Amino acid sequence: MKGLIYKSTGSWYITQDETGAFWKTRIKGKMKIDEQISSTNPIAVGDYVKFDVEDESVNTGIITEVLGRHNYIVRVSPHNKTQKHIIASNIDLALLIVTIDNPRTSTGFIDRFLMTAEAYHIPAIIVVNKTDLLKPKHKETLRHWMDIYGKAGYEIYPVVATDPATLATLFNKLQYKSTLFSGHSGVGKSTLINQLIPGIALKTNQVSGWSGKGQHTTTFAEMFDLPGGGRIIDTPGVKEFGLIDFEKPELSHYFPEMRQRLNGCKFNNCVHINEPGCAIIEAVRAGEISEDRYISYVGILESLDEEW
Ligand SMILES: Nc1nc2c(ncn2[C@@H]2O[C@H](COP(=O)(O)OP(=O)(O)O)[C@@H](O)[C@H]2O)c(=O)[nH]1
Ligand SMILES: [Mg+2]
Ligand SMILES: [Zn+2]
Repeated sequence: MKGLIYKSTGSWYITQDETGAFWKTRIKGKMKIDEQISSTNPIAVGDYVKFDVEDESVNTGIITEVLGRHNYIVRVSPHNKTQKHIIASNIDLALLIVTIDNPRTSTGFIDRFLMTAEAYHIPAIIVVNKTDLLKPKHKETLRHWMDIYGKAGYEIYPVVATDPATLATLFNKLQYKSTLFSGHSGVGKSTLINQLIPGIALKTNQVSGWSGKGQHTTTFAEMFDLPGGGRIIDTPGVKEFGLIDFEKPELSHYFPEMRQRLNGCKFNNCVHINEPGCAIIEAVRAGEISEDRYISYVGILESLDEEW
């Protein structure tokens, strides 16, 4: 049977078969993996697998093969810092939920997220939540963000997660796609998922990632079906994704508004700091590339000297 992994508990994998039925599946003995990546988890949410029925009366099965992944995102394993952990695979869209206030999301964080998504070739969109709470100065910030990210080529959706009337455009955008949800704790991720998927009842106001005992709890990603078609992948406790390894001149490839202007730079290894004939610096001076985005770019460039 062919199946799709919706949830992993470490030892069991909740798998949906092609008729929509769910199975409790596990690995036993040898399993075929198309891909050679060394990770602490052999199977991730979003993986397509083949499995044999073990006990039809209780819907259990044995996974025999993990099919090739279209893409996947990793982070450092919570158990072993030298190992990778696959958070999810086969992602069509990365959605970042941010808030201007309560809590405040920094544009530096947003830019780093967008850059990582670009590096993984996963399209990204930004959702600005809690727009019902904005004071006049915050409304000014929202206009500024709409301008910055619009100019950079990103879609940005202002919403109120508690008000379904504000979510229709976003809902349509998610149809038939497998979308990874990310965002700081408290921005309204669970509230938004609850609105998009009536009846799922995720707990809100939950602080995830660390248990009360001060020990790191492994919070697993979980996938949910969206009414009408499409899926949402929730990643509780995962603040940032991606471990990327690249050389400095590559960084501007992951800023779309820079990428499209790179041919204009005089030197093909230009890092757009102080080289003569730099098309990026010219575009920043002309107001075609936002200064905020350029500042984020420089910050990330400098951080590449440090260990990520
Ligand atoms: N005013 C307002 N409050 C919201 C909105 N979205 C979420 N909240 C509240 O923000 C708090 C955190 O929401 P939650 O969904 O748990 O955030 P998560 O940590 O990102 O999953 C809860 O008290 C929600 O009721 C919104 O659009 N407007
Ligand atoms: Mg939550
Ligand atoms: Zn340049």
